[in-house]
Formats: sequence, structure tokens, C-alpha cells
Amino acid sequence: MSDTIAPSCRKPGCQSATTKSCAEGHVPLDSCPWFGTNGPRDDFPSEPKDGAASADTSLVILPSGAPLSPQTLDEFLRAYPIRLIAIVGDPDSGKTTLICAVYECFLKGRFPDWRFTGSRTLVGFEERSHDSRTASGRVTPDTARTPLAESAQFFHLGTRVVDDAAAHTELMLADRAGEAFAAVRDKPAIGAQLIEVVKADRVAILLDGKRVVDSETRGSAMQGVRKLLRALINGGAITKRSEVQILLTKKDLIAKAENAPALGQKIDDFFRLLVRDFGSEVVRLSFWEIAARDPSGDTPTGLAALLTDWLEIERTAAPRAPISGSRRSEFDRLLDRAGLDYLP
Ligand SMILES: Nc1nc2c(ncn2[C@@H]2O[C@H](COP(=O)(O)OP(=O)(O)OP(=O)(O)O)[C@@H](O)[C@H]2O)c(=O)[nH]1
Ligand SMILES: [Mg+2]
Repeated sequence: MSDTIAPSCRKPGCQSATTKSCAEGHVPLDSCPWFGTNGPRDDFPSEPKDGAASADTSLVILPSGAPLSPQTLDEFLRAYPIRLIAIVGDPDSGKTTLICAVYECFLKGRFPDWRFTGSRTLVGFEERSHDSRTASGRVTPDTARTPLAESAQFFHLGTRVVDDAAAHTELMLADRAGEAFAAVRDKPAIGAQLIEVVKADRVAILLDGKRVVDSETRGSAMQGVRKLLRALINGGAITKRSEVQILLTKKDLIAKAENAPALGQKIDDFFRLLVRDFGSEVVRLSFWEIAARDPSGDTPTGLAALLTDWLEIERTAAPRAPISGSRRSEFDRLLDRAGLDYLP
């Protein structure tokens, strides 16, 4: 076992050890980012400079757990392949809720064919899920709006097949603010800047079931999806190699609508029109109906089939090697399932 390192200030030249006060004015002293047994994260040297001896090599930089940015996604991709799903749709259509619901279903063991093996973005999932939990103090579950200022954010889910411990798949779900897609509808050329759509294995375009139920908003919701698909094709973000899924969200509201059978017919007609107009412009156009979060408390519907479609995308598996050591707790055994040593 290594000796315990007494916390001290790691800023070169700092006199706090003798003056007992922070040169940068932090009070108390240990609130200074330079203070502690580690240096501030940005200060971690990757290489010793000018032949100087390397800093403590036992330091391990832990990932923040935040959603990945397009840049950190590239680093991740260098480690091994992923299935990338672009979640696309108007504001409030249910994008972030869908991503959180997939995570929650894994936590609750609700997918019969798939197991959770780990995630690089646990903090991101937890933050986005907070408003849906009792701990938020809310009476009904909610999801905070995704800020427009944020670029695409990528949420990671490590998975494996229930009966095959070796069959790992890294799933990446991309989210961004709905307003960004509304802007693409007005200006298709900017669609090519939606990196998650351009790179996606599946592009999932959400049709907001709540707006479909209301006769006043139904037309604009359906036309919005249609125009967005057209804009993404015209702008070059979706090509003949793309696989597009149209996801009718908030199915619970459709099922409870007074005119549910007639509504179902209208939705079918809309899907048929999309196939007629876009079927030949993409590899595959498929339709799905989901209720990611029914506030009445019912379990999510439609997610297991959707997940299977995402995870069964063909890809060359990354090589994996076992991590040594004994497995005493369930948390230890998670290592076997996760193979997290491969993650950057
Ligand atoms: N009834 C019902 N409500 C849902 C469902 N899924 C999402 N919602 C609600 O729809 C609202 C919008 O969901 P979000 O996930 O924030 O939508 P978004 O597409 O991420 O919106 P932006 O971030 O603004 O682009 C939230 O109040 C959710 O609780 C569902 O399956 N059923
Ligand atoms: Mg959102």
C-alpha cells in the first residue's frame, strides 16, 4: 500500500505552506483548485517537459461523467466502434426523455435481451433524469428543456446480450435542442453541420404525440416532420445510405384520446405518405410508436423493440482482454461485463 500524501498547494512557488493563506485569495485554503493531493485537472502533464522527471505516475484522471461533446466523441471513437443514434425532433417532442427512459429501463432491468455494462456519461444521465424523480419534489415527472446554446451531446450506454457475455455493444445517443432542427427546416444547408445526423447509424425523427392528439396542432406537427426530413435530405445530412426511423412519441396520450381509432388511421395515412415521398431516398424508412414516460406511472412502451433495432446494427466487435483480480462484489463483477478498461 502506498503512503498517504498530505494535501498541499501544488502551484509552483506558492508559499501557503508557511503563510497558511492562499496566494490566489481562496478561503478556506483547501478550496483552492491547486490545493490537495492532485494538481488541478488542466495541469496534469501528459509528458514530462524538458527532460524533467515525470509527476506522480499513479495519478488516474477519471472521466467527468458529463455527456460527450463532438470532440470527446472522436476520442471515444478511436478506442472502438459504436452504434450512433441521432435523436431528432421539434422542441418538446420528447428527445431527452427518450434518452433518459432508455437509461432508466437499463437500471430497472426492463430490457429482456440486453444488460447494462457501464456508461461514460452517468452524470449526464442522472442530471437529465432528476426532474422525473421523486427527489425533485415534483408531483408529475418532467424533463428540463435542452438549451439551444449547447451543441450536440452524446450519451453513452455500454450493453451486452443477456446470454452472451462477450457480445458487447457501445450505444451512443445524440441529443440537442429542438430549435436547432426548426432552424434546419428554414435553411436546409445548415443540416450538413448536424454532425450526429451525418454520422448516424440511425436517424430517429420524433413526431410529438401530444401535438398529434390536438386537432389544432396535428397538421403542423406532421408537416414539421415531413419538412424536416425533406430539409435534411436536401441539405445532405441524410443520404441514400441513411436509415431513418419515424418515432411517434407519447403514445399514452394517443391511446387515451377520445377519437383514438380515427387518430390511428390518420397516423397510418401520414406514415404511408412518407413512404411514398421518401421511401426511395433512404435505405430504410421505418415507423415506431413509443411512450417513453407515461405520467400515469405505466411502464414505458415500445422501447425494447427500438433498442434491439439500434443494437443489432452490424459492426466489427472491438477486441477485449479480461481485467485481472478477484471479484468480490457485484460492483467488481460489473468490470467483467463492462470492459471499461477499453474506454478512453
Ligand atoms: N405523456 C407523455 N409525456 C411525455 C412522454 N415523453 C416525454 N413527455 C413529456 O414531454 C415534455 C418534453 O419532453 P423533452 O424530452 O424535454 O422534449 P425535447 O424534445 O428534449 O425538448 P427540447 O429539449 O426542448 O428540444 C416533457 O414534459 C416530458 O415529460 C411520454 O411518453 N408521454
Ligand atoms: Mg431536450
